Amino acid sequence: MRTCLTRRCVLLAMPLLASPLAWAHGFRAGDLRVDHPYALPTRPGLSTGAVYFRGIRNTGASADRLLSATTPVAAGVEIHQMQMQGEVMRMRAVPALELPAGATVPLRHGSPDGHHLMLRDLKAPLRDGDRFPVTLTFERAGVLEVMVWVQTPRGPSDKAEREHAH
Ligand SMILES: [Cu+2]
Repeated sequence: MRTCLTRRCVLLAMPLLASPLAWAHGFRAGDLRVDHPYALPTRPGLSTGAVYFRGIRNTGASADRLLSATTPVAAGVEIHQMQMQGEVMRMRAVPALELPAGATVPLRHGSPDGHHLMLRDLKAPLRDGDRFPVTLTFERAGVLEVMVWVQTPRGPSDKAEREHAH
């Protein structure tokens, strides 16, 4: 059961035109709202990429968890968490992403302690304007396929992202 809220989200996003992610799309499963899945273009020869979200909102009264993800464009998907270790930003794979009841978990690029989905062994570079599906499996809300938009961000996070090496 999945619903694309594209038109509604675009309308809601209109006052946010200054935002680097002004054109948004979203999906829902049960109590979860998955807001604007996106990925950054990858350089040729790079075998990994990352999927981000404007956020995942749990509108329900029970906590949920993102357990896993798959996509046809990569051999594997891992849930990664960024962590500052001294001056260096590192990432590690985590078994699940916690989605507390009534909370929105931001998953934007460039966040020093944020999460992302890491795409392992990309079959082709991700190009600006591409769209590709990712299937998310949640503990409570079940399985949800979302469409990821590949886009070049225009914002202060660019530098952090360029330094985000897997
Ligand atoms: Cu990563």
